Amino acid sequence: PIITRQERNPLFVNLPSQMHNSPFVGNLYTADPSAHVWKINGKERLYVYASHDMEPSQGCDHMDRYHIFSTDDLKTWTDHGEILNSDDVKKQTGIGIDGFMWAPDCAYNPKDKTYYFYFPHKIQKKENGTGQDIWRIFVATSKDPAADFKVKGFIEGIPSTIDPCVFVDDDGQPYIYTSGAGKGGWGCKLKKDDWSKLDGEMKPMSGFVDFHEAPWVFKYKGKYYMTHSDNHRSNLGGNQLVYAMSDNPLGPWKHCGVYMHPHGEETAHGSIVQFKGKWYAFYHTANYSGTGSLRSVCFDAIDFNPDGTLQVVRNWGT
Ligand code: FUB
Repeated sequence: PIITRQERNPLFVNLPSQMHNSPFVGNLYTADPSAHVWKINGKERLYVYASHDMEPSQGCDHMDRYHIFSTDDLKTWTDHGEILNSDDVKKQTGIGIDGFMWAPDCAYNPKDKTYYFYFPHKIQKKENGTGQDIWRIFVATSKDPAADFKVKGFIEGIPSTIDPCVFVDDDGQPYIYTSGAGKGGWGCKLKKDDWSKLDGEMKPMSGFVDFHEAPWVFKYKGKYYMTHSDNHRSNLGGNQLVYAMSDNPLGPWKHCGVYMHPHGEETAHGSIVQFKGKWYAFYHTANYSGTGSLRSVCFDAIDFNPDGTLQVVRNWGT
């Protein structure tokens, strides 16, 4: 059944089922979940950085703000509220246009004890005042994982791409990845002493098969995993979530196949994270609203095979 917004609890939301294709955020529509586990006062807490589908549904161009959710047991979730919108970006940087706040990510730098929130946002192309608006990857920082983010500006040198993902390797080296329809997956180191600057040139990476968007990188048993969406279309709906593996954080990558089949909405976007010893796949579906551009974030357990490949998420839809 579709639950109307009025029927939902506005802040601390506990829907009856937390798993298996059931959205855990009932008070608003959320998409593009980037899940991270931070240690807060010595205890692991899982945070989800999500974009926000606006009601009434007007498509992705109107997405104009971000919310953050957190939990320490995957059952009780806190909505930390809106942390940033496109007006804030304009006020704080003097650039940026309305809407176009798409899939974000966040990383924690233990050296300066700062959370770096990365988000794709459009700016007006200035040349002759005639060009199309272009995407930039902006950075906002805070000492709090879920509040007080201030926008620093955008990262110079990243081409007009979307869906930033930042992965921090065991040696403390951060890497940034972006993508964009038809543009494949791009990657580069970030400067170790300034996580808002590239260390080198952002380049397309090799080895992917049918890369649409939504890069996400994590490490398991010494191997690097890049998950992303493909361009698949079938009667089950839109894109699939697929993955590739590598011995190096910037590839070359080896395509390994699907880990989540399409589930009806127009886009697929996910993240994979380990929390309290178990692995979880976060994703979004439109099943809760029944409308493709009103998506809801969900999660399921995900497992590895003995050879390190990912098992297809089986619980989906059951
Ligand atoms: O939510 C807006 C865009 O749709 C994201 O940036 C893409 O990954 C797709 O989910």
